[in-house]
Amino acid sequence: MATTMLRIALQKSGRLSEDSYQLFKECGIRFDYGTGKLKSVSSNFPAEFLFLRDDDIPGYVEDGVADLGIVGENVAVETGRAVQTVHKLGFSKCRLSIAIPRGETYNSLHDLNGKNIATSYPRLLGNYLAEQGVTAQIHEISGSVEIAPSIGLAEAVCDIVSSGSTLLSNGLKEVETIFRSEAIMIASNDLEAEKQALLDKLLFRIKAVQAAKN
Ligand code: PRT
Ligand code: ZN
Repeated sequence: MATTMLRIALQKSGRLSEDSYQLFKECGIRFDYGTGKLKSVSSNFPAEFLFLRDDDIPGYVEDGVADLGIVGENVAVETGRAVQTVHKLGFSKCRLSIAIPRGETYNSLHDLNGKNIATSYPRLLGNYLAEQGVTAQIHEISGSVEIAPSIGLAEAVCDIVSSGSTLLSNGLKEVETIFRSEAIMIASNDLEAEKQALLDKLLFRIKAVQAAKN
């Protein structure tokens, strides 16, 4: 009989990758990565790792192709997939903020009524504006959102901010933070009992690693 294995989806290469790999290392779970491989089986824990684009991870977990995944909360919420958050991981912290050209005056969110806002996060932004009773045009673009105002595509942007230096170098100022994010572990909504037991074991180790750091 084949042994049960957890399939865990991690970002192949990007801002989440190193800390994700490090987390498993600190939990004593060994696997190879970084050799261009798309998957890797752990040599000492019943887990198989898949290396993917972060945006694809919630969908793979919803479909049950992967049992678990690590993504930013921003991506988990924006993709709107039916998955559960099982643990917050404390790394890759950032915020999703609205920014406008530095020279513009800003009093409140209502200044954005009737304006064009460029973003890669139409769902998060749309929900926020609706909650706040603001009507703006959302222009979904997939990258280089910060240049939208200077090329006349939009009067404002809504993008991920960490240090703030990207906004600064594009002549923009942050005026509203609409969402705070960090890396989270997501899981399929219907894990079979044996996989749930492995997840519990994994979470026990992760919590021990986190407790040792605090
Ligand atoms: O290739 P793949 O699709 O897997 O990766 P990606 O390029 O879509 O994502 P990646 O690796 O850039 O980010 C992965 C996750 O890291 C994001 O979903 C966030 O949860 C988190 N994170 C943390 C960030 C940042 N910090 C961040 N600074 N994601 C993006 N940025 C970008 C932001 O878009 C902006 O262009 O960095 C710029 C702003 O940074 P500052 O420091 O100049 O403010
Ligand atoms: Zn991505």
